Amino acid sequence: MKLETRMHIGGAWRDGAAGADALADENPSDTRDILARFSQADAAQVEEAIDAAARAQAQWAHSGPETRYNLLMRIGAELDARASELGELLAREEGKTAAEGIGETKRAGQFFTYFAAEALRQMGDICDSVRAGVEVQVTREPVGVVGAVTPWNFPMALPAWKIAPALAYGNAVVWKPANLTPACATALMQIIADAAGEQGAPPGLVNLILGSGAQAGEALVGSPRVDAVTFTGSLATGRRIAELAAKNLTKLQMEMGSKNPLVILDDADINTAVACAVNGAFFGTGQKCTASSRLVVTRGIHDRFIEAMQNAMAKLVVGHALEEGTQIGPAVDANQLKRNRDYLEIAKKDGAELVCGGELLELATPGHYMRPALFAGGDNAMRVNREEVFGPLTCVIAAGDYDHALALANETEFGLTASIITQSLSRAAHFRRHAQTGCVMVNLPTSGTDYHVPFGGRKNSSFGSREQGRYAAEFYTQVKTAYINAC
Ligand code: UN1
Repeated sequence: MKLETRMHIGGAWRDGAAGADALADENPSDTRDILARFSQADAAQVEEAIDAAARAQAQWAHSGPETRYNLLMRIGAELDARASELGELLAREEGKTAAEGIGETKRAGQFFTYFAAEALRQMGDICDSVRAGVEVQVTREPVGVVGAVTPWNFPMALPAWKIAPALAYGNAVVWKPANLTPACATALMQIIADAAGEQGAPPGLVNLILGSGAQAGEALVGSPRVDAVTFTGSLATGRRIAELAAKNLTKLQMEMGSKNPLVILDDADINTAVACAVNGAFFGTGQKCTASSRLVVTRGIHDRFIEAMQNAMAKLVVGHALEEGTQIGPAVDANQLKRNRDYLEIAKKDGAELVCGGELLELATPGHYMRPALFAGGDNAMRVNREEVFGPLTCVIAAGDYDHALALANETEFGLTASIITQSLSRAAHFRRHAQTGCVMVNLPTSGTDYHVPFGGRKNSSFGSREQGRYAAEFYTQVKTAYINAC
């Protein structure tokens, strides 16, 4: 079945002006299955989208909380009602399992319903001025036109967690998704556009442009008429975006890479440790910025843990994303698979020992399949433990004791999530305070975060204020302080 992948600019569906049918949208579980061919926006279309967003935003800024609530609830309800169909589309296009795709689509809906309620909950502060008779009101106003640049690994949830708060707080959006997932983008855009049309929202409130980072992305981020840019993706792209944004002093929020440590102490429940490691390192094919890409394990449990991991990994079912029973889908494309394979070699060359996995698999359908890989004997100097791989491979780093494990966990340029597996309340409490990350987990995987609380990291993992929950208001609004002389 061929799918529509089109852009949406100023309330109308459009083809890209650059390269009609230039790119193929390929199913990573079966590369013979081309979902669609799609075109790319040129710089003029990006400009058009920004114009449309600016016009829509002038109206939407004064739409009132109930109008925003109604629109966001409608989108959230539709995503939830169609989660099976859209989740399967996601699995077909991105390669995560159908169960993961359906879960992600429901979560995308929850971002919209959560921020629907936030639209109604807007509050400000009122206080007396230091000057007698003068009152001060502190209120939040929309930031304006938001440029959202989203990755392929959560093609429903990540756009939702940027678009929903943007709309809730009165902004308009120009959205550029990754080129690997245009069908998910089109499907989500269709839902937003239908709901917007039905509710009488201004055309151009959300605009979808498809295109490469080098063309469409740079045109969007580099425009002085974009008031704020929110980005999730790699550190290298983040640095380039920061450069472009700095030229115009554009407000910026970014979530980038990480090397999230899962710390396993001697007193850990071994089943919890293995379940968290397998989930955090390999589910979603390891293609998460929250993946457990370093396993820091203390000596007393080290050998037992590796043996238990080997047993658990031998049972993992790698396969077609839409096949019943598949636990680990393929890599998203040939480039990512090559990257994963390259890191297997880099790790071996740096002296890590491959415990198991890493084999390419030839299954009934031609896809980018690799068995998840576990390394041991690692240290933080190895590239595999320093650089984000974004694939199903992880490395055990042995630690002498808890203090050593904590130091190893923190020895990285990144700081998104960190988890500890222990039965000791005091160790867990100490780790919570001393882990240099934006999110800390105890007896849980490093990945898997909620939609109603802040998400973000430290060091080179993040830039700007937090996403999600009510903390999102910091980015999507600007504060106004009004002085009123009532006499
Ligand atoms: C999660 O682990 O729940 O791109 C979310 C990413 C993150 C999302 C992870 N921004 O992988």
